[in-house]
Amino acid sequence: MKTFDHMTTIEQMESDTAKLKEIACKVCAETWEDRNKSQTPHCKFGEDGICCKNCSMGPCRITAKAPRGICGADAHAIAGRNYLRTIAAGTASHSDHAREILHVLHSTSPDGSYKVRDEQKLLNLAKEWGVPTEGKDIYAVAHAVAEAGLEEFGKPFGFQRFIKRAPAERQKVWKEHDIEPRAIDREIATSLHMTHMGNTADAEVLVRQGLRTGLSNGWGGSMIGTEITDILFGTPTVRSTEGNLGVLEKDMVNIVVHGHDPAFSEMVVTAAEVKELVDYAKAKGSRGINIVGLCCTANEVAMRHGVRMAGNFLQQENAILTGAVEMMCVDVQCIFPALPALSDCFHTKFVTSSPIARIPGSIYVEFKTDTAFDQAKELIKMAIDNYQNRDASKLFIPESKNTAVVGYPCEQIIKHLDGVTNSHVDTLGSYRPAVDAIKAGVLRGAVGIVGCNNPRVRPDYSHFEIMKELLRNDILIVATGCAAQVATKAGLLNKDAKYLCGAGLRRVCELVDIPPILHMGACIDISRILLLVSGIAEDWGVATTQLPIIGCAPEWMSEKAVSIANYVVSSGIDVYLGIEPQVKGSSQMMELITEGTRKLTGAGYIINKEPHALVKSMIDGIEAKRAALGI
Ligand code: SF4
Ligand code: MSK
Repeated sequence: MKTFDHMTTIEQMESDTAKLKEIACKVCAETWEDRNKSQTPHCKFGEDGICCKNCSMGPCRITAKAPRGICGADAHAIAGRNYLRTIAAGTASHSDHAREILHVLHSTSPDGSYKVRDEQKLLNLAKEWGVPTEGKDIYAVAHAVAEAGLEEFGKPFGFQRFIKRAPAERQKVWKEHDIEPRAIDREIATSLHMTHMGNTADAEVLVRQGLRTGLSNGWGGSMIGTEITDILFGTPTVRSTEGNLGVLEKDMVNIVVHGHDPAFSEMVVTAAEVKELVDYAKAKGSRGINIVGLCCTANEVAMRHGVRMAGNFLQQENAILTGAVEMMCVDVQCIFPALPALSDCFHTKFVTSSPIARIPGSIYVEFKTDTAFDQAKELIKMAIDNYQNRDASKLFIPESKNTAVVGYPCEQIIKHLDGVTNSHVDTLGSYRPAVDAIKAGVLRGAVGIVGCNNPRVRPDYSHFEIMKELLRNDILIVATGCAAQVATKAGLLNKDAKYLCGAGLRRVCELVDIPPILHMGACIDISRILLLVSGIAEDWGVATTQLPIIGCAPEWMSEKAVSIANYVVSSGIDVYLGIEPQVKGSSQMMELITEGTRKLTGAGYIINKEPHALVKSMIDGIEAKRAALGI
């Protein structure tokens, strides 16, 4: 049988990093590995979540000798409050990103920088939200929908509009347990208020508010963000691209876009196609302009333009260490404040663009919707002018790169499933073929693998080991965020990766013509996974809790990830974590997040730092769900 012979191993990736680290030493640059060493061992109180500084009587730390803070808060209250604050911050980040995108939609005009690309999606959303469209110009509809979306953040009454998209069973659960998400800003503010000194000290109540706040992200902010981004820049479609540091080009002007909000990167990508700029880059001695992405911005532009991906979170410094980056343009979230100093060791120009992410030492160009395109063109010109400043003695671009097929939002998944069922018209436009494959056991189940990488574990290793084992066991994977980029770097987003799969999954991949890992987008697009799982549950006629479908974040690190985990658990999907949430100092909190939430939502966390043990528990979990369904 044919084999899959172009997988990049973790060892190869680590060898590239080691060579780049030599360059770092040569230029006296510090990297996260150095800082990680000097931060280890980490503060035990912080790690266990039992340090409180919510008032200036403290900070208070919980020990056997001092089991309560000055106000009397115990370990459970303190860990619970810290946990809820983390969820609030994560929810705020995703949702504020969505708010920015709504403002971009509000700025659209036929001759402006930003236009409406997916008119049908806009009209569908207007209908869903009751926004009148008759006799209205598409841009008037866009502005009205943007206003309706912005109201989701601060409306005084009612719940998030998108919860109506969830299965009726879920909506009932949320209502019964009083965790239906209200206005997004309200859930965030309530969480901060509850955790202020002298308020809630009951861990169970704090966890419950965490679920509701998470829901205001998943079925609120994130879903709004995804939907509006599709309207503005087009709903992603399947396309080929490449990933890993080898996408940087030795003889081109390399510009890296990094962060999360595609409003900025879309303009950079579009401006890089302007003929005068391409000609200018050639006149300056290069072969042209090469835009590549990092982190979730990479996912956004890869899915819509095929822009190649330089790597994930812990690779951001590596990109600069190649000495081949003329400019790194960042927007928001997951950007190391270390980057300007590192850029100073090379010729790289480091540009920040958002008032949300100001970093000392950067060139700050605040992006405005009305001048965005011109600003992008100016930045590209600045990058081109910088090409001549490259220092050949510091140049090292690792060769590693892999091809990838990306761009599987729900619409594309359904389209592919339709392609194999055209003789059964009643299944068209549904997930029924996938349901049938799972029922028949050809597919054992599915896993959403999401999240970052993290120095607390060997970077990318857990992702990689878990992905390979799931594929071997006929379990389909959908991936977003930096997890999707591990798969890209490894080559697992190739259709050929079917040769790593069990016979059942391989057959499905062949029949549906898909890779065994479907790239569904950025972190904010985990909202797409919510809709996918809800759609499958409805087509199957069972609750989401019954499905052999689970979530996994093997190497998560951000507050957003904790918010995500909460909306996934609230949506009835078990979440397998490879990094412990920082609540270990409270036995009650540990019980609440692993078992307690099951009484409310039917799902919880399963935590194991060891990837092989974690993936075994995932497969066992999927098989247990199958057994309970009698399949
Ligand atoms: Fe200490 Fe209580 Fe103040 Fe926290 S809120 S710092 S536990 S006194
Ligand atoms: S970029 S949140 S490191 S996935 Fe979305 Fe990656 Fe995690 Fe940021």
